[in-house]
Amino acid sequence: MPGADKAVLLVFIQADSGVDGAALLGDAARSTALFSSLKDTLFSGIIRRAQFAIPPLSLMILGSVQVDGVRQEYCDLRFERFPADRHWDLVGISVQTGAVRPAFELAAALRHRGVKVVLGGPYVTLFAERCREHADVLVCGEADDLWREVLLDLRKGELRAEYRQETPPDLSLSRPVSKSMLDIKSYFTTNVVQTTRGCPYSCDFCTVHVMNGHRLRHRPVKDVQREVEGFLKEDRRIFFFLDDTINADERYARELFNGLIPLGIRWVGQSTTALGENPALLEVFARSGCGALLVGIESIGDGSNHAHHKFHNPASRQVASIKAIRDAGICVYGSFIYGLDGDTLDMPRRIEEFIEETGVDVPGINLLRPIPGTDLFTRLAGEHRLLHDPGNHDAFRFSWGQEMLYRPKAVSIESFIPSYTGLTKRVFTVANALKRAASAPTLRASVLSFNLLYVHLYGLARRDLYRQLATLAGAGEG
Ligand code: B12
Ligand code: SF4
Repeated sequence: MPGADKAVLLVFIQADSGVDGAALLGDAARSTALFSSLKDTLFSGIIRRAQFAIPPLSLMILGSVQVDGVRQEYCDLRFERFPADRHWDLVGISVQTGAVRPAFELAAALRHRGVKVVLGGPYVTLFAERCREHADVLVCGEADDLWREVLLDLRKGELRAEYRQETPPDLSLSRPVSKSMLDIKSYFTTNVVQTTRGCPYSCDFCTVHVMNGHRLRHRPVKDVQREVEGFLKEDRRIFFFLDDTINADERYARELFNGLIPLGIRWVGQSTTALGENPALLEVFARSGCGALLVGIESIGDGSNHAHHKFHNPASRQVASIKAIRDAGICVYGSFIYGLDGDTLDMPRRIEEFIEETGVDVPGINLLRPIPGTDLFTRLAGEHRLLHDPGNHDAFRFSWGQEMLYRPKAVSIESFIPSYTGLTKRVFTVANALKRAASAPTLRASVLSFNLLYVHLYGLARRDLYRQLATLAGAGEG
């Protein structure tokens, strides 16, 4: 139909398992094996409603780019069927490393029907070469500005095969984010905001500094404040500040959150333990409505953190920091990793003692995930410690930590798995969930439901890990 708007659909893919929906890996593996089963799961619309689901900021940003003659819509496969009965001129899929296979399968199915597909997101940024044959168009890097080019070229009928970010977008420019594409009630909250990008640190298991660089780039404080005010009008629920370290630049954070105090919002975010040593910033956070922070503790041993290039989190000061954050009335989601290179079998006991002593409100005890594109992945591949062929990213399932993907350094994998499952069995009980909720400084109902969710999730993880242990034992005997 000449003259009609070009129709663009932006798609977010459900991860195999995790907070977006708990499942055993065995089930997940079956459900992603073939396009026919993908069709069953994605196209037949049996998508579970996620308890803590938030919309992807990436697609909100892209969907807010306005170009005359182009109409953008959004489909979140966690809740909706793919609208296969409608005509699309271009479908954009966000590809996370944990969901590469379903993303490629969806792309293949669409292209088979003659629909043009553009892929973007972390995996495309890190591994463009591996994505090329799965898409008509690739967008590599932060797409805030590139997306307009894509839409303009679509309108002209001159789409290029690749759009690449040469220099990071200038975040000091104003780019208003709209929620008009979202079905607001599907989500736990739609108030997702990012104030900075990049991370000054270099933890070797992380892709953030690889993709977004080491220099912290800021949005103007006034812009963020305007965005928060605007978002509040549509959705009065809690705000998620998605920054990886919301306290990274003290001056900026202080000015930003001071200005948010009059709005009376509730918010959660992610910080380093250094926050606990900064009473002035802590006070501003608490007064501006901060209810909970995810704090990347990783290890409570310096040797283990240093083995992974994490130096900004000295063990001797962690207990006092966590206590100070909680004393300021802010709940702590303490994120640990067990299985780091310095870890030995006494670590579970030390983690339990730490949780007990500090009163961490929601513990998250992760297995180390070597993600392709990180220094960790490359190093473990070089040390022949990965459990799969490093060239075959599909073999690694980067979902919820339900499977070991590598051999720990100081402990045999056969001893490590029972030691990890024993730890999660003791930490995640209904009794502990009730206890943590009762002593939480605030947000008690959320602390309870998160802990209860984890009783369930870590239970699933144990079943998957026992299955892996049995498989390893079988392989050993053979
Ligand atoms: C919030 C968050 C979550 C939340 C919410 C996700 C959601 N609904 O948005 C939850 C907890 C659910 C989550 C889950 C997971 N996450 Co997460 N998460 C984040 C976090 C902190 C912020 C994401 C964000 O909004 N960033 C801001 C936006 C603007 O940046 P962006 O997503 O990169 O998008 C830009 C570009 O990539 C690109 N782009 C993105 N998508 C698309 C699509 C198209 C078509 C185009 C053209 C461009 C494009 O343009 C965007 C604008 O510049 C990031 C860390 C980070 N700093 O990004 C980790 C991060 C994305 N997560 C990561 C991981 C590993 C996971 C899990 C696999 C964890 C797990 N084991 O379960 C799952 C996978 C979920 C899934 N469905 O795939 C890794 C991804 C690594 C990788 N190489 O893919 C990151 C980078 C963290 C890290 N330390 O490495 N996550
Ligand atoms: S501090 Fe957080 S975001 Fe920064 S490199 Fe380490 S894990 Fe990644």
